[in-house]
Parts: sequence; structure tokens; C-alpha cells
Amino acid sequence: MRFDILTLFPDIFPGYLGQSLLKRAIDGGLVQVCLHDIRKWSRDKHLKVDDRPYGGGPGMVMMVEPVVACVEAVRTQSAEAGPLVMLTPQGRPLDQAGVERLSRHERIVLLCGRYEGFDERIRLLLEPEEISIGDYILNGGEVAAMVIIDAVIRLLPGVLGDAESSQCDSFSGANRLLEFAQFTRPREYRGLQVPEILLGGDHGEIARWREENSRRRTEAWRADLLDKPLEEGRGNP
Ligand code: 6GU
Repeated sequence: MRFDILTLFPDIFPGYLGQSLLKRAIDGGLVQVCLHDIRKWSRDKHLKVDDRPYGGGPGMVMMVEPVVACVEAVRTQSAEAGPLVMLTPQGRPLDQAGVERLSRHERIVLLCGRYEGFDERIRLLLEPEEISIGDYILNGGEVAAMVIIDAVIRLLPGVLGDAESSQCDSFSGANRLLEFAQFTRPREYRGLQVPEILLGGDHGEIARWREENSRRRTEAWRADLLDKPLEEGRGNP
């Protein structure tokens, strides 16, 4: 699977891409990440990519010309253009169903915004899918792009070992329960004991304990998950 990241700050990414699971997936050829510096598509002699908003107000707006040129150039680089995802706080909130949907593409183009937003004509011309990673404001879409890549690659065949399977993850498929509590050695720490059932070998008992534990945690911490419909559409405002 190929990710193209369009950003004004490509240097943010290599540290993250060079670690752990993602490094392994890239080294193994399962995942390819191509970074594109939007500034390179600026036609301005000072390489300007943002400007003050018409109508006044604080902050800077990403200019239509370099962004559209960059997206168009990048999308023609491989056979499947793939979805164009614009990362903004106005987007549809990302959930596991959205991650699963994205993971079914061979390629995704991720457009990261900065400053106060994008010139509206970028939306009108490119008709991107807009995704937000939650109801709070980030300084830019770069961290959100990393979140998407991180969540998507877990679902690609061969990226996780069998032992790390994502099949039973919370929020995946029909599983809307939070993970149960886990323990590892030592059996006792500062007077806190590992539940007795987990120390025995009765797999039926252990499974029941875990299911009950998941249910109780979900009720206590995320009761909203229990009455959420399985698929939510996004109507027109
Ligand atoms: Cl995708 N971008 C920005 N700037 N802020 C966000 C976000 C994205 N998702 C949540 N907050």
C-alpha cells in the first residue's frame, strides 16, 4: 500500500516512519510512504504557499495554486489515484470503520493543512474526502496523517505477526467493547494481586472473566459505545 503525504513540513515524518512496526512494514515492502513538499509547487519567487484571508481576520490561508498543482502532479504518479484525503477539523470524525474502509485501497493521498485553513477553491476543485481525528484543534494535519497511517497499516495482511492480530481489537467489526484488563509478572506488586482466575489454566473461566471485565469497563468509561449504531452515514447539512 502506498501513502503520499503532501505537507509543508516533510521533516516531521522520518522519525516516526523509521520506528517499530512502520519501519518493518516499509523495509519489508508492504508499505511505501512518499513525502511531497507542497512548497516545491509554489510559482512565487519567495516560494509562498499561504497568504492573508480576503475579508480580513487573523492567520494565513493555504493558497489554491501550489496545493492543486502538487495534488495533481502526485496523483498521476501511480495507476490507482486512490482517495484524496484532506485533514481538517471540519472533516468526518475518523473511527475504526473509516480506517477499515481506507485500508482497502492500494493508495491514499493525504493532504495536510496548516494555518487557518485551505482556500475554499481547493475543496471545490479537488473534491477531497475530509477527515478529522477528533473534536480539538491541532496546529496542522501532519499528526492526523500519522494517525491514519498508523491505524491503517495494522490492518494490512503481513504487517502484524499472528501474535499481534488486529482481529479482536476494540472497535473492529462488531466488537464495540473496550479491551479487558491485562497483567504480566510479577504476581504481586505493592500488595496488588493479579486476579486468581488468570493464574489458573481454565480457558473457559478466563474467557468469561475477560468478557465480563470488558463489559464493565465499557459501561463505566464508554457507555456511548453500547448504543452506537454499527454504521453511521453522514448526511448533508
Ligand atoms: Cl485532521 N487537523 C487539524 N488541524 N486539527 C484537527 C484535525 C485535523 N483533527 C482534529 N483536529
